[in-house]
Amino acid sequence: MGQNLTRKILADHLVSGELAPGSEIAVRVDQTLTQDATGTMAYLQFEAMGIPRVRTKLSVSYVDHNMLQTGFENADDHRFLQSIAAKYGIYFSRPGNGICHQVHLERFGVPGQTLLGSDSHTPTGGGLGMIAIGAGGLDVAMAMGGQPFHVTAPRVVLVRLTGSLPPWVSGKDVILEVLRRQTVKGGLGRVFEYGGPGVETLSVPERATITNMGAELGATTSIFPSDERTREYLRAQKRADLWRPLAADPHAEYDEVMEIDLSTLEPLVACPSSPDAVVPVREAAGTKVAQVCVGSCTNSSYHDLMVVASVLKGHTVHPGLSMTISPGSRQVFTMIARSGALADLIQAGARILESSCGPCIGMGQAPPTVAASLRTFNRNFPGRSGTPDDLVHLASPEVAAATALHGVITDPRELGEPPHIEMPSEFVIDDSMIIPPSDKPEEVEIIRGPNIAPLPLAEPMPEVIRGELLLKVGDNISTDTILPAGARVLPLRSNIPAISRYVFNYVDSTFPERAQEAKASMIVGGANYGQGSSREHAALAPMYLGVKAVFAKTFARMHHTNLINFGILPLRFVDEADYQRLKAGDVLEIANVRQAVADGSQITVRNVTQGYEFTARHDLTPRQVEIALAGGLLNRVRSSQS
Ligand code: MIC
Ligand code: SF4
Repeated sequence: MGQNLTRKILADHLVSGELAPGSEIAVRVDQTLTQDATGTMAYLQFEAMGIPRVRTKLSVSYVDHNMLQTGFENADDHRFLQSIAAKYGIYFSRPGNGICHQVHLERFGVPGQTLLGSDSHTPTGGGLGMIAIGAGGLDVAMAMGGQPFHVTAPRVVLVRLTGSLPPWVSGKDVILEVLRRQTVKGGLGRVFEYGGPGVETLSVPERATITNMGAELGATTSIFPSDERTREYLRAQKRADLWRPLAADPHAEYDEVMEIDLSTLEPLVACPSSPDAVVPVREAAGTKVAQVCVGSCTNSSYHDLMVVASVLKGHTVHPGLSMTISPGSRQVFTMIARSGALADLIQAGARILESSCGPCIGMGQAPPTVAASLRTFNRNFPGRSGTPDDLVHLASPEVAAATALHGVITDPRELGEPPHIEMPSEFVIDDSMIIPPSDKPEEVEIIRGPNIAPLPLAEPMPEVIRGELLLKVGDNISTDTILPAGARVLPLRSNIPAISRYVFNYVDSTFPERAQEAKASMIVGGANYGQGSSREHAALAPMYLGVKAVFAKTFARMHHTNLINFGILPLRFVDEADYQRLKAGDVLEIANVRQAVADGSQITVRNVTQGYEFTARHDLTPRQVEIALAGGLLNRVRSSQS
C-alpha cells in the first residue's frame, strides 16, 4: 500500500514518536505565523525564553484582527509587535496589508512545508499542499524557539472528489457539505486530505476556502495535493520556483474515506448558530436579512470579490439591509480597484471596510437585534458578531451577492447565467508592506505600551484540588463563549487581569467575581468543549481567576492543549452519566492529585456536596503530565533551564 500525502509530509518532519493514529508525535516546524490578537502573548512568551533570533525557516507576524483603534491599546500593541519582529528575525505584515491567512497563502506558503500558526484557521495553507496547523500562542513561541510541535498523530480521511461544481456552486459549498455530514465534532484527531479527479477542477483559492473552514470540523488540519493548479497559482504570485508536485501514492492507505461528487452539490447555508447547521439555500430562501458581509479568511480572494461585484454591478443593494466588503489582502484590494470592480461595489452601495478580519471577529458591524445576518465567514457561534441573540448565517459569496440584491436569502441559481471570472495569470505583487527583520537587532528597542501586563503564571499542581463547580454548560461550547472577542474585549488581549473580567460574559457575567472569591474552582462542559479558536486566553484567563480543573465529555484539540499549557487540568468523564449528576455549586475534591495524574489516567473525584465518588480520566501524554504537574509549560521550561 502506498502512503497518503499527510503521512509523507509528517514523516518528512518527524522528530520523535510514531505515526500511529492516537500516539503523540513531535513535528519540525518550518514556518510560523501569528496575528496581533494572539501574537502579543506569543511574543512575550518568546521573549521570556531568552533566544536572540527565531530558529524557523520563516516567521511572519501579521496585524489584522485588532484594527479598530478606539483607545491607545491596539495601536500600542501594533508598535510592540513591529519592534519585536525587527529584533527577533520576524517578517512584519503591517496593518492594512491583509488577513494573515490570505496574505500567507499569497506570499509565503510553500508546498510540502509545515506551518504552525497562532490562529485556528492556519490550515488555509493546506490549499497549497502544506501541513498547516493552528495552535495556542505558547506552542507557536516554542516553535519559533526551534522546538518541535507536539500533536496527536491523526487519522487521515480521504475526501475523494469527483465531477466538477455546477454553476453558482463554489468551494464554500464543498466545505459546508463536509460540515453537514461530519458536524463540528467530526474532525477531532483527523486530517482531511482531499484527492480524486475532482481536485484539479478547483483553484488554489477555492481549495484554501475548503481547508480554512476545515477548522470548523475540529480537524487537526486539511490538505490538498500540490499539482498543476498549484503551480499556476504560484506562478501568478511570481513564486513558481517554490512549486513542487506532491500527491498521495497510487492506492495510498487511508483510515477513512468519504466521497463527494461535486456535480451533485448545490448552494448551501449554515443556519444560526453553528457552522454545521447546514441546509440547502433553497430551504432557507425567503428569510429576511438585515446585513450581508463579504470577507474573512474564508472568502475574500480576488475571485470571491469579483463574483460579488459582477452580480451587483448596475444594481443597488436592497434597502432592507446593509452590506459590507472586507478584501482579504492589499493585493486583492488593489486588484479589484484596478479592474473597476471596486467602483461597481461602491456604486451598488456596499460599505467598503479595510482589509482585515473586521466583522468576522465582532470588530464593528454588529447586526441589529433579532435580525438575520448573512456572511461569507466561517463561524456563527452565538454572540460572536457582537449582538447577543444574533442570527448569523454562513454561505458563499455567490449566495451573499444574490441575497444582497433581494433582501432575503436567495438561491443564486435564480440569477440566470453566472459571471465568468478567470484566475489572473499575474497577481499584483508588491511586498512593500511587509517589513523584513532588522540586520542590526541589537539596536532595536522594544516598544511597550501600558496595556501590556506581566504574564501570570500558574502554581505547580497542588497535592489536593478542592473547589466549587462554578458553572455547568452544554455541548459544543466555543472559546467565543468562554472568552468573547469583539471590539470591547479584544484590545485587552495583552492584559490578562483586565480580560479575565469577561470570562463567560454572555453566559454568566458573575463568573469572574465568583471565581476570584472562591480562589479554587472548576467548570463542567459537555462534548467538544472549547471548540473554535486557538486563543489561549480562554485558558489563561480562567487560570488567573483560579479555575483548577475542567470536566467535559470531550475536548477540542487546541483548547485541551491550552488548558494543560496554562496549568488547568482537563478531565473526561469515564461514565457520561456523571455529567448529569453534577450540579453547579457542588464542591469537588481530588485527593492526591499529583500522584493520581502521574500514576495513570484514572482519577477518583469526590463530590463532597452530594456525597459520592466518580471516576474521571485524563488524556495527557507523559510529556503533558510533566507540564501539568509543573503548573504549565512556561513553568516547566523555566525549571528545565535552571
Ligand atoms: C477567530 O476566528 O476566532 C480568531 C479570532 O481568529 C481566533 C484567534 C483569536 O482568538 O485571536 C482563532 O480562530 O484562532
Ligand atoms: Fe480573522 Fe475571522 Fe479568519 Fe479568525 S476567522 S482569522 S477573525 S477572518
